[in-house]
Amino acid sequence: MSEAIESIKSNVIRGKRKEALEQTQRALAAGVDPAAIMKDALIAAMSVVGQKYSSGEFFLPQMMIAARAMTEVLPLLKPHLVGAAAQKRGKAVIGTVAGDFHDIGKNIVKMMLEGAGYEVVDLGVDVPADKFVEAVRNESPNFVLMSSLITLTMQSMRKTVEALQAAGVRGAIRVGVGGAPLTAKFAQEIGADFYSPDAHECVEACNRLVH
Ligand code: B12
Repeated sequence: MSEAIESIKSNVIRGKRKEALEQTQRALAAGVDPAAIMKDALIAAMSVVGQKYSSGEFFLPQMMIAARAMTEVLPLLKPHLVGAAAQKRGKAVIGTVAGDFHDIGKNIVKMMLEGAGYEVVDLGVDVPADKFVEAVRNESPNFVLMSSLITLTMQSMRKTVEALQAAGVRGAIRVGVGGAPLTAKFAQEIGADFYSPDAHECVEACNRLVH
């Protein structure tokens, strides 16, 4: 891995925002692949932060400052990762499910979808099932996309699928789910249409299913 990427990763892990921003700017100017910065520096940094939190080396404040550093670097990458889409492909409603406030992954999925030509209605975080139902009624999207990072809040996805079914709107949309603890098996169990492990594959899945 390049020295630039290692250095961005290490600064994000330590929550050094200024340094992470400067190094990302420099790396982009030097022609380092923005997709590699995203995957091998930023997303990899969050994974290390998660491990350190699990092992007791990091506590909530360290996790928060690392997340803030990542959130601030993302806009620098955006113009390099998403082009101006030539055509409008469809519409998605996205949100992090009830009980869960993690939104970095959701925001990346949103960014990549917008770049690929989708209109994205972002319901934010801690979104209860009835808000998803209401958004489907108001927005008539092609997709309902749900994110969850906590094992416990994965059950909010199940509840949302059930609520969509009970409201009689499930048939009109495709449901996609994602987030670090999810699996394709879980997606199938709760009756979602697809699971994607990352934002890129989510765009691919939407492209396959939109028509
Ligand atoms: C950053 C972070 C935080 C930040 C969140 C900041 C923010 N604005 O999001 C802060 C510090 C606030 C936080 C809080 C908490 N956190 Co936290 N957090 C993390 C951490 C380190 C990184 C998450 C992240 O952003 N990853 C980077 C992104 C890019 O990855 P991602 O979200 O997985 O998204 C990618 C894919 O999954 C996919 N994707 C994501 N969403 C979707 C949606 C769809 C539809 C699709 C198709 C794909 C998709 O595409 C994305 C891009 O490729 C993880 C560790 C980890 N390994 O995940 C812990 C982690 C998720 N947190 C954890 C915990 C316990 C908490 C707290 C409960 C701690 C506490 N005691 O308060 C609180 C939760 C409060 C709440 N109710 O939500 C645990 C969860 C354990 C579990 N399995 O249940 C983890 C795993 C840490 C750990 N190892 O214990 N956290």
